[in-house]
Amino acid sequence: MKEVILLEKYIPKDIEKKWQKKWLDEKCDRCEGDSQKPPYYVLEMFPYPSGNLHMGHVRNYTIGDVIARYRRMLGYNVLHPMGYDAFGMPAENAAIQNHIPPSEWTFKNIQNMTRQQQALGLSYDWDREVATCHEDYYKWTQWIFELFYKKGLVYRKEAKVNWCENCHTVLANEQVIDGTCWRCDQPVVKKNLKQWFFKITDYAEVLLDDLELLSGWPERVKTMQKNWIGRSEGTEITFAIPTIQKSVNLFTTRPDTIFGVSYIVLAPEHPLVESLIRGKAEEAALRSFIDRMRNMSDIERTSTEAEKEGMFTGSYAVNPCTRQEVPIWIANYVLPDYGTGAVMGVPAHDQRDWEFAHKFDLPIHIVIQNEGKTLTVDTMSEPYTDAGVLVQSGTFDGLQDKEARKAITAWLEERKLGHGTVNYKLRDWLISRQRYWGAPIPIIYCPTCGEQLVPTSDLPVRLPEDVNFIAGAVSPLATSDDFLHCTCPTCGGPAMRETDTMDTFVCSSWYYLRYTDARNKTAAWDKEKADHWLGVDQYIGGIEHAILHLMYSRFCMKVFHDAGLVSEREPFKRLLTQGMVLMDGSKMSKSKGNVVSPEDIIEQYGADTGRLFILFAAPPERDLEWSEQGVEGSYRFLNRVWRIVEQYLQLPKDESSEALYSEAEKELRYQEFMTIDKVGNDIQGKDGRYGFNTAISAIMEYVNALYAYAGKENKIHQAVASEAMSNLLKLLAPFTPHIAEELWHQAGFEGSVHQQSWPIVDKEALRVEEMELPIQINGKVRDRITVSVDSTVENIQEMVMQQAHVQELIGDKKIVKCIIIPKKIINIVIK
Ligand code: ANZ
Ligand code: ZN
Repeated sequence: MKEVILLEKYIPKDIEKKWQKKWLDEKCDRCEGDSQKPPYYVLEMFPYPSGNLHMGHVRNYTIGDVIARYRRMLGYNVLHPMGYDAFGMPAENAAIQNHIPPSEWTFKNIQNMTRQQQALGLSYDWDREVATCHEDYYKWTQWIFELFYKKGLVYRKEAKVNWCENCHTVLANEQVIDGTCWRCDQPVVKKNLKQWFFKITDYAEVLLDDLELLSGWPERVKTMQKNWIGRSEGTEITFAIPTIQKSVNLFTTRPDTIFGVSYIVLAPEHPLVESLIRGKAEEAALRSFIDRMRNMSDIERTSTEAEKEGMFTGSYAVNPCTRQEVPIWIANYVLPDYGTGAVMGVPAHDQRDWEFAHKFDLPIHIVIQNEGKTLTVDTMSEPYTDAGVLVQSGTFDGLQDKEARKAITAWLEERKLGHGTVNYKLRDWLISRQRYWGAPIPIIYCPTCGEQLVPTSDLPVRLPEDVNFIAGAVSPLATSDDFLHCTCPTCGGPAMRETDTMDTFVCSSWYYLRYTDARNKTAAWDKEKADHWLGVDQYIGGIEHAILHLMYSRFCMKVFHDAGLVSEREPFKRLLTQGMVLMDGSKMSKSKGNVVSPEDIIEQYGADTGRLFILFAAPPERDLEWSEQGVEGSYRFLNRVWRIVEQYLQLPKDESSEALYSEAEKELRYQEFMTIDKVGNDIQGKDGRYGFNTAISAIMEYVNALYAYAGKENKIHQAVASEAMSNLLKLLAPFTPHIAEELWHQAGFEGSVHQQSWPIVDKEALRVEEMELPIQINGKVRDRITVSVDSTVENIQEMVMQQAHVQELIGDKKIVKCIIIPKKIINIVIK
């Protein structure tokens, strides 16, 4: 360390710009693919390029950056990439409102956000940047569509879809929140359209089973995925409908209640409805009822609070177990696309059936009750849904409900009247969007040859620029003649292109693979490279992606695995869902006017202060309350760091070498290495929990210890000072990279702090101190003994009794008492 005089004051703006430029120019954070070091892949969810970063982004990226920088210092070859989830509606809306082409709007936003990310000092390998709207990327999204198509995982069917009138597009079920559009909050209506689907339901079982592999995921997220997949074991039972000489299958999880069926209900959309109502007296009324139900959202139809609505069809079905006829109803609470779209009504044991039966005065038969008790309909105030024993159920009487489920299913199976089955709530993934700003679906329709894939060699199917965005119900792509008309790849005759684009969730389901080989011109990725990096060691993002993005990515990864394109089956080994950034207890939002802009914070305090505050204010999974005072406090701390380094550079040097460390130095080093140990554990997230906040408070205590030393002692060994400073700066490097680098440089250390190895804990420095205790015998100090400070009473007693001088003093007297007060005194009474 050479003698240097530091700047008067810590001026973050100057030093941050300087280092950012150097790091970028020298590509310090580039990740070499062929390194001998062990790989570590840390990934933050890439943003939608809305134009500006918000604090949620800053939090997300800072967490990732700490992990990336720390892992580099630990000796890993770290892949830490960034990109943009760049297709989607806002760009198109901007095009409509401001007449800017969506690509121009998007790339301008990307540029601005990149600048903001760089101003935060995030250590990304920019050479691997991706934007999903770039044709070098969406070419491969289209290639993935083809892969899925060839594997039989893509199909097109007429479907009743969720349609947002405001956004003019179809929404996936997952994008409908409480009956409204997830983007614009407007009510969603139902519409019939031909749509493309990915067959994610083929993977329902593996998606569920493989949750077991994800030990590094929060339980909460796994539970959400599990519920979304919604595995349900039950029985499909066939009821005959003699009048039309057909039969209907019903899915139930409670075949044990079959003797209690008093009616059956079909969804209004059920295919048998037409033949059941035709020619009936109530036909007209039934038809208008059905139309009304079709337009209600699933939520409206099935929520337990929703009013039960229904109509009797005028037909009857036969219960295969009782041989009795039950009326067939149509009702809102039965969904067409779950199970068989038809249910058996058991009012005594199901809440919805109970309400329905009361409303329409249908009979209630009790078939399950608590052993030894007798239920009666007159005295029941709610359905009996607990476990129990079968009654009024013929030969099955007396069986426990669980056993009865098996027995009745077996009985039905023998007679070919039903069978055990498994249903999933998970629906196929609707990927069609009638929008412009997405990856065009690579399909061509030929009047002679039918539906065809665009040949791989013709990819990408490029987005045209001569489109009319305000066309209304049709996809904007249909307004470009050049795009729409093409030649058939098979017969060469005139053909038309598919004008739907893909859901942007398709683009974001594979980007983690592209980063491993981002500039590959001949393939989406190289298997060897993907296998080298995947699964992602640490993925970080918001809890709002707990279901969709993560489920779709897992699904795609499994398809890639089965196609031999990658070895792993799961994309993300470990997942951290960071909490929100709040202001006065609520989410920062433009409408509430409580937004703190990252750029303002950087301008006023510097990026390091912003990063430090965000990391320090709360554990990463928890919500974080923004606080001006907290920001000030972080800024003050960095100033304190600045000054202590300055002070240590000027502290007179102890030239003595006899005792290498003075007592005060030993104490300082003890604190120093305790801190190193703790910070390392906290950033590694030992026991599955990252403690960036606790790591920072440990560093703060260490800084206090440095001050305490400098306040008391008037000199220090050069080696101790140098070590204390270099370790302080290394500890700070992942959190506050600029100030750490600047001080590293100012203090005269070699190279970049970010290229140093993480400090190794000096076990010697942590060796617990020894101390001398006086030994009193009958009230007088007679001897002394040296023990380590953490010795137990038993240890000390044993050592004292073995001491030769003590044995001599005791002689053949008897020990009456031996009182040991650790760290103080040993008191022996003899007689
Ligand atoms: C008779 C019964 C009796 C039922 C009873 C429940 C309790 P899961 O799979 O757990 O969600 N159901 C079946 N298909 C349906 C549809 N398309 N729309 C609405 N409800 C439907 O629940 C399956 C149960 O939900 C089935 O079992 C059926 O009602 C109803 F005491 O059948 B149950
Ligand atoms: Zn053709």
